[in-house]
Amino acid sequence: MNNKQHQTQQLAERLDKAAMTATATAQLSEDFPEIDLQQAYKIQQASIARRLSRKERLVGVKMGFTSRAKMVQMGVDDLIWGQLTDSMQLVEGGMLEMQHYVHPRIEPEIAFRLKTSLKGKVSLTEAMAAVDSLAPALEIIDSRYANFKFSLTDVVADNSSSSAFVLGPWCSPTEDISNQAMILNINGRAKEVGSSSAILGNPYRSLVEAARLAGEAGLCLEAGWTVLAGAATAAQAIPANSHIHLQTSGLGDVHLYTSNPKQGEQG
Ligand code: OOG
Ligand code: MG
Repeated sequence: MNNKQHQTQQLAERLDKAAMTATATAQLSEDFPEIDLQQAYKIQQASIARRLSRKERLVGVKMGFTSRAKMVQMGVDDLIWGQLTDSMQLVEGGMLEMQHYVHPRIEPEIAFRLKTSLKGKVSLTEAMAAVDSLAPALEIIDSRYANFKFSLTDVVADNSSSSAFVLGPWCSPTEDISNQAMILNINGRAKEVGSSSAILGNPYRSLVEAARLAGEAGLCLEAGWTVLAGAATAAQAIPANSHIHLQTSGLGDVHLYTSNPKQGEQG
């Protein structure tokens, strides 16, 4: 193992431990400004390898910064992707245990389930043909960096802030997702109101980009996998003891409840 590979492993361990202990860490770019995008994805890969060695299973990928609202909120304007494992999936209508997270935020998304694999450069028509079903979804992002602040390489190394996700009911891929209303309610109040069209103008474009970006890393989007298209609106901080409810105009709803606050922090 050369020095760079050793550093990649060490930083993956640092981010993995931060996630497991729900403790924020400093941005990697502050300590190691030389890390480039390619190494950042290698750190992500190494942190996922640690999860797989604990018997977690890869079940899909997530896209990030596919809407202007998200790019503006975080000050990053490149598409990024991260990986989803089975242990990140929460039961619909279930409970988010706040003590497992540093400073979680919630995002309204759309999920695709694939019936055939997709790799590399695919057309919009090919991407659409690979979709078995669609679902409304909530993504819980929880940057492992202090104050939820990061550079592009930092967030990529940190598995694009991916932390957990909840899927609503699967529905037919014939449902029109070009302009679904997406209303993110917290405790009965609409906190974000948007449209699925905010996701690259059409969420299927996010699937095309997911295949391309994963392909660049030598990965294939597999049949049976879930792909999260990215948030349609800005993310909202998740309060403790709350009810989160995503309403869509035609795809159904997703609910999630949150537990008591993390000890030592205010709700
Ligand atoms: C990065 C992840 C962005 C999305 O849906 O755009 C993302 C972050 O904002 O922490 O998941
Ligand atoms: Mg997201």
